Amino acid sequence: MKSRAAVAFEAGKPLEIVQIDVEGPRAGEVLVQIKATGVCHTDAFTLSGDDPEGVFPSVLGHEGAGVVVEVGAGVTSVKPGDHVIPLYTAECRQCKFCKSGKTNLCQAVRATQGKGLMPDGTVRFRHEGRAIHHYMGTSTFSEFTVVPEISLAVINKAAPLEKVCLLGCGVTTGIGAVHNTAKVTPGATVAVFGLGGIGLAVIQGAVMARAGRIIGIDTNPAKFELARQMGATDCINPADHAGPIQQVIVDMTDGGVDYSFECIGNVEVMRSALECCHKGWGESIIIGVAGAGQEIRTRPFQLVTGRVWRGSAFGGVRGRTELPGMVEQAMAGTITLDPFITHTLPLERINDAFDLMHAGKSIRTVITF
Ligand code: NAD
Ligand code: DAO
Ligand code: ZN
Repeated sequence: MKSRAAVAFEAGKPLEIVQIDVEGPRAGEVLVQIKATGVCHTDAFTLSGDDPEGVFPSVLGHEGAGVVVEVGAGVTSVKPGDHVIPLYTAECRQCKFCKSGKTNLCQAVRATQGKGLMPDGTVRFRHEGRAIHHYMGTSTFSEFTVVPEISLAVINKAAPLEKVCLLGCGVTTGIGAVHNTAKVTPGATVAVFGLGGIGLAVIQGAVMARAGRIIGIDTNPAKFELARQMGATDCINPADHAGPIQQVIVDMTDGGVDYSFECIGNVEVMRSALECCHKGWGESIIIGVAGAGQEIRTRPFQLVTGRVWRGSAFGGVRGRTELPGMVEQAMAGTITLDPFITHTLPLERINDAFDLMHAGKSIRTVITF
């Protein structure tokens, strides 16, 4: 079938809105009509060419929601008409990782997904006969996309797709990192580095966990107002301080925070986030994705003296099992999505969404089809 899509033909170039050919779903696959998709920093990261797994040409996008159109042979867990959120972290429930109960990093389709291919090693997208790669197993910047059955969470049909699409990445990642990875406790002191979509979702998660103090850090003070509205008790711009930001935070928190979250992808900030943690128990969670080849560093004594460094992917959330419940929470108002949506644009203007993000003017732009 024909589909309107924003295709990344080359790294560093704007997306091109073209008509592509989408092949129907093969065994174990599902054709989904995407109704809305967010634009995340990770899409920009891949488009920049810094992502070691970035392949071109490709259809980017991983924060979408849509409706099942057709299922391939053997598909049993979804049916046409179901409302779904595509998952860049699949959940097969059969692999060693899924069965471990220790991680959400299902490996069932990981190898091909990382190469921009469907599990059988081929693609379903073509433009003028040329193969177009998939992205993160989701490719939500296309009106129609094909994904593995195990990469779909079936959600309540009453949920507004133009809002709950944000649970496909940003909001789930931030809230999940607080609850599943850090396990923030009531009364805890939390530092959040980077107040974009991920950082604000961490703030929301910290409020839900009844953290006592939530310190937001960003080099763009325009991010502070919304951060405060969402629950940050203090906002700090590192540029307003002469010394290292970790020392500023240690001084204002009687020795450091209980939990910190790096939501930028900057390895220097990752160090600050670790070192602003309290001696003996402070835990720092890396969420941001750093450029290819970059490395983190600190003095080992920081860890010897009890600070802990962890990472979190998709908030540790097992998508098929847990995302439907998070959608219910959003519908009940326990999770709020509206503050994240600063802009809504049609697919034809998707490049404006990237410009707004780079200019620091948006939190999330939702693209509608
Ligand atoms: P964003 O661009 O909307 O937000 C980043 C924020 O960091 C901005 O407000 C920016 O002003 C601020 N910032 C930049 N440099 C800074 C510095 N040196 N000190 C303080 N603040 C600084 O991005 P986002 O969509 O919120 O994504 C954040 C990161 O999370 C990205 O690296 C993205 O790839 C990653 N991510 C990870 C996962 C995961 O599962 N681990 C999921 C989604 C996104
Ligand atoms: O299983 O090896 C693996 C990696 C799974 C991918 C996890 C992605 C998390 C970070 C990317 C940000 C997504 C928006
Ligand atoms: Zn698995």
